[in-house]
Parts: sequence; structure tokens; C-alpha cells
Amino acid sequence: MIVMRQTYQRRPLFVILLCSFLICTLWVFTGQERPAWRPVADPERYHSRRVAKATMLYGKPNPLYERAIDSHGRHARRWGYPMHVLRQDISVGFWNKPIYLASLMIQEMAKPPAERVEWLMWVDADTILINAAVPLEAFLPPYDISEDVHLVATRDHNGLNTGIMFLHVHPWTIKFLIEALGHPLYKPDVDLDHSVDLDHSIDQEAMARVLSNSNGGFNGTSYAEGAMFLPRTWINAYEWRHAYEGTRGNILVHFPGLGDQRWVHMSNWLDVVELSPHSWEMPFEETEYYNGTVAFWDRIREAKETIRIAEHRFNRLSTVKGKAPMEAAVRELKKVLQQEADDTELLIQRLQDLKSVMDLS
Ligand SMILES: [Mn+2]
Repeated sequence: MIVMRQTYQRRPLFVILLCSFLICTLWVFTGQERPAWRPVADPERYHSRRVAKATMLYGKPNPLYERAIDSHGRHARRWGYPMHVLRQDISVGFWNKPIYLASLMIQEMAKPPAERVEWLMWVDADTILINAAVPLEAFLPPYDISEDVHLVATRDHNGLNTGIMFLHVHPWTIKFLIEALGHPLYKPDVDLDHSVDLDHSIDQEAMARVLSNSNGGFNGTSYAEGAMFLPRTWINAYEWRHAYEGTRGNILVHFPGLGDQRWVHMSNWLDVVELSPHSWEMPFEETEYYNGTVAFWDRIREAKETIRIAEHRFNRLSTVKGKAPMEAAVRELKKVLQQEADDTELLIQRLQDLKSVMDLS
């Protein structure tokens, strides 16, 4: 009798355990079949708390910059992104940007985790948002590989361009920004203003230098490990003197290095975007981003996974044949991931090289 009662009492527990097991199994399997993470392209259903936008404009009134910031404001409202605009001169010239970013980062980190945004997107005031149908989440790393990605940016012939960049709300970023800010203090002999480029900014140069230091960094493994370069025209397409380098569907236009020409170019673009917003707007699903960004992060995931397997293999067997070539191939692939992930062909080539070496070992 006692035995029977115990069995009865245990039955609900058994049913609960069985149900949990089935739900978990279902979750794991549906999870595997699900395509790579992609945002829901419908602002009505999708109010993200993942990203906030940030920019700055102070000093002498400039109606063109105001209108440019308004274009970002419309996009932010459409998708529910908070937007921060620095309106006061709080530092010296170019240093306003990293100081403001550091303050925003610290403010986010000071909130309980559930109330923080996960990323800040910096946009220069000399950029105009032209396709508001594009959600920013598309450019961010999927959750399963986002833990060690802290800066998503672009580079041009001068190297890192900080006009547009995504910064992870994370202690990594606070340390990175503070190191860049501290550059003039702890490396006073370094000339940050060496470039002949008119648009060259010393804060950008400081960030680039911190990023390229092979030692130091958040975990002592250099900051480059936490950075990822997207194909530049995706998020940072330039207006040249003769033409726009982007195509219809691209999210924005940036106006670097135009000198006095900047104002007429900006004015023309603002007129188009304000008077006929649909001329440059294209549904997210029809843009190159829709599949392109997923393919980009899929490649990064595959590269990281392959490196992990290779390292596991050569760490376990110290005498494995072909250890040195495998280590070299891992080193080359890591270099591309950290410095040239925007070069699709090169990344695919280096990944293939590593796989070939692994097959041989
Ligand atoms: Mn700029």
C-alpha cells in the first residue's frame, strides 16, 4: 500500500520530467533547424531594446547637420531605438566623441542588465540616413558569437573609420575608450595628428592605435580580438566628389573629406531624403543586407569554430604531424578575422587553407 502510494505520488514528478525532456528536445531540434539569427523586419511587431544611437552637435548652429541628425532621429523612432545627442562642448575638439561615448557606456553599465541596451551605434553628424527600412540589428553579431565581439566598425584607405561604429555595452568598451582618451597623457611623444588627410581626426587615430597594439587589451590578448570590420559600404558608404559609392538600399551616406563641397552635397541629399523619402528607401528583405549580413556572420562563426577545433587538436597532441602548419594557418585566419573580415574572398581563402591543413594532419 505504501509502495503504491509512493508510486502515485511520484507519477506527477515523472510526467513533469517527461514533459520537460520533450520540450527540451523539441527546443534543441527546432533551434538547430532555425536559420541564422535575423531581425524581424517589421517595426510594428519589433521594438528592440538592443541598440541605441548616439551623435553630437554643438557650437555654431548648422542647419545641415541638424537635418542630418533628424534623418537619424526618424529612423530611431521608427524602430524604437533610444537616441542620444551631445549638445554641449564637454572637452577639447575631437575628444568630445570618445568622452561622450565613454560616459554613455558607463551610464548603461550602471543600469541593471535587463534595462541596458546591448549596443551603441555612433553616427557622425555628417552622415544622412537614407533607408529607414533597415534595422540596425542586422549588422550586429548573432547572440551565439557575440560574447567576444565588442566593436563592429569599418576601415578605409586610412585604416579604422570611426564616423560610424557599433560599440558593445561591455567593460571591454569602457577600457578601450579610456585607453584611447588617455593616449595624449601616457604617450605624449606620439603625434596623433600626422596625417595630411583633411578629415583626419586625432581621436580616430588614438582608437586605431589602441586597436593595433599587439599587447595589452581587455584580457591581455590585444583589442584587435574584439573588433570586427564589416564591408564598409554596408554601414559607411561615402559620398565622393563625383558620386555616391553606395547603391539603393544602403542605409546611409557619409561625407568625409569633401572640404567646402560638403555643404552642397549634404544639402542635395537632404532635399531628396526629406522630399521623396521613398526614392532611396527599399524594404529590408530586398536589400543586400537581408542575406548578406547573415552570410557574413555565418562565415565568422564557421571560422571561429574551425579555429577552436584546430587549437583543441594541436594543444592535445604535442607531437602531431603537421602541428606547425596548422598553427600557422590558425594565426593567418585569426589575423584576417581581426583586421580584414570585410574582405570576403580573403577570409574564405584563409578558412579553406586551415581546413586543408587539418585534413592532412
Ligand atoms: Mn564624419
